[in-house]
This record gives sequence, structure tokens and C-alpha cells, in this order.
Amino acid sequence: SDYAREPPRHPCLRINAKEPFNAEPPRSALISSFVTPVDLFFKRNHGPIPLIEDIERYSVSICGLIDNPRELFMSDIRMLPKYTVTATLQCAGNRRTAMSQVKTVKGVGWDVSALGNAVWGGAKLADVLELVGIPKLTITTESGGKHVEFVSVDKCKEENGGPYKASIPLSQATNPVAEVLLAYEMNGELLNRDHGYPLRVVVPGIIGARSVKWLDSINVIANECQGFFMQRDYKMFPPSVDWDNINWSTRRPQMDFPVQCAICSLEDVNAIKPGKVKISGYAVAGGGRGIERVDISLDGGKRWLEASLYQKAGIPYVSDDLNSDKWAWVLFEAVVDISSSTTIVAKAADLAANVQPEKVEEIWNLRGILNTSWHRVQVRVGH
Ligand code: MTE
Ligand code: MO
Repeated sequence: SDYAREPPRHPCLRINAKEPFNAEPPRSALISSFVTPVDLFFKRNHGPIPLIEDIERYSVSICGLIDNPRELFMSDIRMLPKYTVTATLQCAGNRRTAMSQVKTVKGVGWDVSALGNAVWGGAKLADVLELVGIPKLTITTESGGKHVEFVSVDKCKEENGGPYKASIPLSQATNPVAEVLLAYEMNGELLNRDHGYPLRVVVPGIIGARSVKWLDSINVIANECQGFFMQRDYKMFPPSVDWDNINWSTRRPQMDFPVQCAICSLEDVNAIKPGKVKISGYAVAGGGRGIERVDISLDGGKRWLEASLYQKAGIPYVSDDLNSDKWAWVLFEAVVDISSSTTIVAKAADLAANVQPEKVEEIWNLRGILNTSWHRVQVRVGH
């Protein structure tokens, strides 16, 4: 079968779909380190994992609305300055299972671990594009190119057996500060097959769907990519839209990620002893905005206390460009006294003071994306 050559995976991953392979780590494992180990990093696929064996012959073609189309081999890409960017990749479907409990949604179910934080190593897309004659900070090429499309080598049924693809604006792609990477390393190791070997795109700050794995070509195009995952998926609809009245063309492809957080030290089923309890989890803001605050409630959201934040263990998190990783999540922690069964709630605010919506009902959408509602965990206290 097409799935006969899948790579080996860590036994502790929770499999949400087998073929294509979609899996996430247990909550508790997710927050045991700031940088997520590769084997515990969630895997989100729409087809079989490609097997690219002849690395000498592997190349990325850069074409479209440019004067000098080119084939770039791995050696050309490795010749460019290497950057490492610590960035959290989060699937738009993270926390979908909880959204479907309100009303059924379409899509793979995910708990709170469809994200991970990695140190990506590779060339800046802005440098790659400069190599083919597109200057930094370009909004439009002379021949009218405004978007940069990434096409994979994988085969997805949503694309009728064609490759996965996505695009981002040319202005973002050519902006060195946006730090869009063509990554060949993850956490200091060669990128593995599950995560896009030999080369993937990493677009910090936006939904994971635009970070195309197993890159085959880059096209400079006039209008955004017309692929399935841009036009008929990963769009945010209001709760009033369902499958009988959907009009895909009324919405733009989702890019930016809204502020998100989740408690990872506890699950709904946990029974705990009365006394001191450590509540910990992650918070992450879209667009590199950084986290301002994580609020915790021990009574379902009536009264709140502030959690402490950190990226490097033991060092309080200060959100500024010099001392923090702006594209990365922030871990939070609060030690509290709990004496009886209750609902613990967490919500985050980003630097722009964006907050998470209270109820999942308010943001329910038929595809079950962007569930960023307050995260609740019910604990039973036994004496
Ligand atoms: N790229 C290709 N070629 N095929 C895919 O199915 N899935 C996307 C994106 N890039 C996908 C892809 C989605 S929806 C997400 S969330 C991320 O990859 C997941 O990346 P990961 O598997 O490395 O965690
Ligand atoms: Mo995703």
C-alpha cells in the first residue's frame, strides 16, 4: 500500500488517525521541556510520508512570475547563511475534539497537543528569493507576482492525488524579519521524514497548515494559491454557517493564529489529593506578539490569579525581542491550594491585549478550527 514505508514513531504518541498518520503526545509530555523533542512533536499529514532517497538529485524549482527561474539543490541552499529560529508550530485543528462536543465538526480530532516548539535550522526564504533576483522587502515583482506558493511532493486525496500546497504574501516571504525558513534541521538534527525531510517551509506565527513539508517547488504567483487547503479548508466561518449554506469564496484563508493556552499537567479524569497542586501548561500568541499574562481560576472563572511565565527554566519570562523567543510558546505555572472538586480554568492575553473567548459555542465553526476558548479541566478531589 501507499503506507507501507512509513517511518517508525514513538509509542507514547496518541494516534488520532492512522492513514494518513496524525498523532499527538500526551499533555504531560508536551510541557516537560521548552523545546519539544522531535519524536514527541505532533505529526499532521494528509497523505503517505514521501521517501526521498537520492539527496544529490533532490532540488527545488523556483518559477512563476520571475525573470530567472532556477533549480536549487540542497548544496545551493546550504551555501546561504544558516539561521536558527525557535518557533511553535500549531495546527489550526488543535483542541478540535472539545469543539465537536458542542456540535459535530468535520476533521481529525485533537486534544490540546497538536502543537510543538522546535528550533528550526535552515536558510531564510528572503535570502533564497534574493538568489533568484527578488530583492528583500518586495511587495510585487515586475511581472506582477504578489504571493509565494509552496508545492510539496506528497499526494493527498483532497487534491485528487496531487500535492499539498499553500502560499503566503510575497511581502512576508521577502521580509527577513518575518524569519520564514526553508528548514533542513529540527532541534539541531537533520529534519526527519515525518517533519518534511529533506526540506520544509516554516512560517512562524501562523497556522501550521502553511508550513509545507517535503518542498518540491516554489512559485511566484499573482493571486494566492488555489489549492484545496487554501480555498476549501482552513477558513474560519461564523457559527451560523453549516454544510448546507457554506460559500467558501466568502472567506480568506486563515493565516494568523489567535492567542491560545492550555493546561497540560491535569486531565479531566484526574483525581487528586487535597492540598498544593501545580497547574502548568503552555500559552502562545500568533504573529510573534508574545504573551502578556496567563490567568488561572479555581472556581470555574469567577476569581482569577496570575500564573508565572517562563521560556528558559527558572528565568521569569520578559516579553521583548532581546530576551525572549518571539515566535515560541511560553510555559506557565501556578501552585495553588485545592480542597474540593472544581473546574480549573486558564486563559491567556497577548501583548496586544487580545484575550481568549470564554465559550467554545461563540467560535464554533463547521471545520472545527481555532478552538481557543478558555481551557477548562475538571478535577475530582478525594480525601
Ligand atoms: N505539508 C505537506 N506537504 N503535507 C501535509 O499534509 N500538513 C500541514 C503542514 N504541512 C502538511 C504539510 C499541517 S495542516 C500542519 S499543522 C503541519 O504541516 C504539521 O507539521 P508537523 O507534522 O511537522 O507537525
Ligand atoms: Mo494543521
